[in-house]
Amino acid sequence: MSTDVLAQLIASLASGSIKVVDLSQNLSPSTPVIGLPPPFAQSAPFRMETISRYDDVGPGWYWNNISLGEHTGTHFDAPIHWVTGRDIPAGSTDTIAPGRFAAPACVIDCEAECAADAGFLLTRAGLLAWEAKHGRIPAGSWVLLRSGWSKRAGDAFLNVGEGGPVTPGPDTDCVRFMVEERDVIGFGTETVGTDAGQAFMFEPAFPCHTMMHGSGRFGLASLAGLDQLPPTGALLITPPLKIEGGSGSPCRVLALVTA
Ligand code: 23J
Ligand code: MN
Repeated sequence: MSTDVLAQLIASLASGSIKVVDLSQNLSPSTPVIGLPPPFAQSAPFRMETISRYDDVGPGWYWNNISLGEHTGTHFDAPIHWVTGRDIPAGSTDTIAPGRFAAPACVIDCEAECAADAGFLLTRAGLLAWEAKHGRIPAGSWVLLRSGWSKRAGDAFLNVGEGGPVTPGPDTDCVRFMVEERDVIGFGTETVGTDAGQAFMFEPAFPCHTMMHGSGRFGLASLAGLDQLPPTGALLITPPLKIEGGSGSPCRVLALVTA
C-alpha cells in the first residue's frame, strides 16, 4: 500500500531517492585510540589475527580473531560508561531499548571554525545561531559536531601537544543546554571522544561525558562523512554490539538521507 510509511521507505531505498550514508571509520591496527595520562589505565588498540585463509588449517574458508577496546574507532558511548551514569536503568549496551538506536540528527557545521582553531568550542550561542537558520533542535535528536576532524590522519587526529590534546568539542554550558533545554538523545563528534581535548580542565571535568551519560544520554565518537549529511532531516542508525554490561561498542553508524 502506497500509504504505508515502511513500504514507501523500502521503495525509496530501492529507487535511490533515499540513500544510506556510512558515517564510520575503518577499523585497523592503526585506528587511533585515546591515550590517558598516568595513573589511568589504557584502552587496547584493534588487533586482528587470521584463523585460516583457504589454507591447510581452513581450506574452504577465511576468518579472523579480533580484539579491541570498547571505545575504539567509530563507537557508541552508553550511559554506564561514566560514573555519573552508573545507576541509569537500561544504561548498558545490552539493555538500552533498541528503539533508541534510530533517531534524527542535527548537524552543526563548524569545519571553518575548527580549521582556524583546533581547540574550537561549540557554545550555547553557537547552537542558537544554528537554530536561527535551521529551526529548533527537536527533542530526541542527535547533535553532531561537523569539525572536519575525520579528514585528519596520523598524529594530527589525536593532536596531542605539551598541554594535552587540542581537539574541538562542546563547552560545559553547551552540554547543559543540549541536555536540559533541548532534551537531545546524545552528542556525536568526529574526534576520538565526545569531550573537547582540553575538557579535563573544564568545570566539571569532561562535561559531555558527565552530563550526557548522567542523564541517560549517549555519545558517538570518531564519526566520518558528516559532510554528506544535511543540517536536518537525516535519520541515524546506531546499534552498538549487544555486549552484556558493555560501556560502549564499536558501531557501524549509518544515516538515511533524502537524495
Ligand atoms: C575514558 C576516559 C576519558 C575519556 C574517554 C574514555 C572517551 O573519550 C571515550 O571514548 O568515551 S574522554
Ligand atoms: Mn567512548
